[in-house]
Amino acid sequence: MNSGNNNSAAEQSSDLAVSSSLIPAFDPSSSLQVEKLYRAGEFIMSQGDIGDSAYFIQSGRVQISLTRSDGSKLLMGQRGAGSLIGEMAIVDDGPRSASVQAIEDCRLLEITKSDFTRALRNSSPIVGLVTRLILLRYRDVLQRSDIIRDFTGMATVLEQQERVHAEESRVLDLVRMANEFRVAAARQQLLLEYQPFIDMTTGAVIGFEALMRWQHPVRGKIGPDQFIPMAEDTGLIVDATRWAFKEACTALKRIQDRTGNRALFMSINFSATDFDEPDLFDYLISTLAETGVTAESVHLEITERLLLRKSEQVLRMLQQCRAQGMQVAIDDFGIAYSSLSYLHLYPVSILKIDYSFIKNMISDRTSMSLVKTILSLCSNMGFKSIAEGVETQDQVDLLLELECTVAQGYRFAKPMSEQALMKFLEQGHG
Ligand code: G
Ligand code: G
Ligand code: MN
Repeated sequence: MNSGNNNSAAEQSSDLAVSSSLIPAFDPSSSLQVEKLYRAGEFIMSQGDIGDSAYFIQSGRVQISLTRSDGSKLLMGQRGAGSLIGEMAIVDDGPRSASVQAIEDCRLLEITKSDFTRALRNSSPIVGLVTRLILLRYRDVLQRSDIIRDFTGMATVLEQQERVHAEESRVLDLVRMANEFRVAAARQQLLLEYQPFIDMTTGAVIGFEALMRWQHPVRGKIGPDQFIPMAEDTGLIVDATRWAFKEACTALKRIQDRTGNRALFMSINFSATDFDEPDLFDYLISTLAETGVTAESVHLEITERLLLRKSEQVLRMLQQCRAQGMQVAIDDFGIAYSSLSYLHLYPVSILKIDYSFIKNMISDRTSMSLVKTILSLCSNMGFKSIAEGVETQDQVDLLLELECTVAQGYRFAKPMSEQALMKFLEQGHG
């Protein structure tokens, strides 16, 4: 039945959760889709094939069957919305143990083997070991049991149990979001806003931080706290960071050209995951050349978490970046201050004092002493400091008294589009 029905899945499924209904699930012009569609009758996977994806059934129903060694066919049952199929192939390299056929039109959310492998790598080794062992034993039982009979009756109970597991783990939301993010990145739904850094002694803008947002077709503009952790867990952050770096450099070049101020710098956020890629440094260098931005105009914002790893590769990459002239800033500094030992090991140049300390420093003595401690750490170790989240004039006065001169915060400017930023600079804030 191939009667060409080109309705998008979005149109077919007005009953879907809001988060998915406007993203075209099926775009014939692109292999990149949030969901995969199978028509009733189509085979989703065939016994014996090498598979590299599992699928969550979003809607529709499938039938699972297998052929025994004597050639007889065995019905293993059916699965519907909320079930996971094809999960074995993403754990090991074994052939598909059964065939799965759509018996109704189906919408499926894919989990690729590489996504799963990365998720396993990010979790405790015990999770990986137990998962693989259970599968190994299950395959062994399957292979030895030619005695298995029709499963159809039992399968209903199994299907319910499986769905409860899936619901409890909330993994579906995560997988959907990751697949949507993948599409978002390819369809220019990511954007950057820029928040100025201010020299509080003169009031002048001296640079900007690039902050990522996701313009979601349904949920509107989403902040990084909502998607960066997912993008880190799935590895999708790597491409997103590279995009952001290039985009921010391109914007900085335009801003420098328009204002004639070559001293303006751009600060870009990096996740620890970004440093797993050995070619990160090469990418940064070639992007600088391509966009015409000097290394001196670039700050890399990293987290304490990255440095706590004590990795040779990270150290080498940061040293290379510093040697080129880029600055390295530690974001949200103080949040994980229990370990300061990494500070002298790494080529750090700036500490960004976390917003939470600045916010409370006037009312709370502990925050105040933390700010003072961080500032004296900076002056003793030759780091520059930046105060994050400065909102009031009282905070400005106090920081200046403590000889902290650079700030970022709503007192001066919120994150804004490049266009708004140009206007802001032209209004005399430059
Ligand atoms: O402006 P906002 O609330 O959106 O930013 C909060 C935090 O999100 C930032 O401090 C930063 O740590 C993180 N963030 C923002 N943009 C990016 C980005 O492009 N990459 C990464 N890895 N983190 C970002
Ligand atoms: O990477 P980092 O955590 O430094 O990003 C800065 C974050 O802090 C951004 O999300 C930005 O929107 C937010 N921010 C910047 N200035 C202020 C401020 O004055 N008040 C508050 N509440 N948030 C701020
Ligand atoms: Mn930051």
